Amino acid sequence: MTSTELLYSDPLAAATAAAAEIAQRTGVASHDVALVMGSGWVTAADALGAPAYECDAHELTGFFAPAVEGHSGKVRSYEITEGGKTLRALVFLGRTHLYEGKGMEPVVHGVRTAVKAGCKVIILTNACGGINTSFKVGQPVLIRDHISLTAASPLSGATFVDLTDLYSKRIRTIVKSEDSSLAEGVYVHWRGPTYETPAEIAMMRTMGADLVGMSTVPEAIAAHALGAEVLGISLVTNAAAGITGEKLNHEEVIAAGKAAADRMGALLKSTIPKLI
Ligand code: 8IG
Repeated sequence: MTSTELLYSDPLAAATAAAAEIAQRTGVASHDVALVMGSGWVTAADALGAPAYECDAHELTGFFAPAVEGHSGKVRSYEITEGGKTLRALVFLGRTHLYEGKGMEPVVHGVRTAVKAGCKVIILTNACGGINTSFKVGQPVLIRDHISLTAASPLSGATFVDLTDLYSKRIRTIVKSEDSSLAEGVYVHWRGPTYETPAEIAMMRTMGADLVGMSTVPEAIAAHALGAEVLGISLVTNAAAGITGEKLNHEEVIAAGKAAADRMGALLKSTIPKLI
């Protein structure tokens, strides 16, 4: 069986295999925390220092090569020492999205691998559109809850998983104690690859949404279902459709992400040791 066949036929076995490869390659039996760095967040990872290990994700069982510019498809292992504590962080630079059309398994393979590699906390970052007009471009927002407009779940079968504390209140409290200026919001998952119409954004606002993007939700559910705690951070990189009257473009997203990367990298570095 190829690595891709294993991913689709037995995704947890593929994640377990990838986790064993990470342990073997890094020489670290167990990692503590994982970060998935979305569009524009890749440079924030550099604030964590020099990685102890790095490889192309697709060298590991079940990972595909990346499809989108700004998503480099690397896996890194970092040793983070702060305040007398040392821990190991697994960082995924880039992710697979539902809009790529490969199905759900590749979308959640990274977080499943991270949990199988020992990670108890999964930090999911993304770039998103701002629906709440009090959010400015370049502003990071903690995800408090989500609305799934794809209705696509990484789970099948009679597993009725509670999602009332999906985006861990414990972790959000710690992060806000590091940076009290951080806002929170409700993230809507939109399949894409089209952005929304102005009418769809009006609908989302009426539903109680603050942020809209094409990732994070399946990964949060998959990580939570395996027992990990989840932190979601969205970087608002454009006003959602119909808010400013401007059209949306991917270059705007990349530029806003780079500008906020230093601040976010420093926040992650100081916060991570306090989460474990
Ligand atoms: I960056 O406005 C980014 N990702 N669905 N809508 C959706 N995804 C996004 C947007 C946006 N901006």
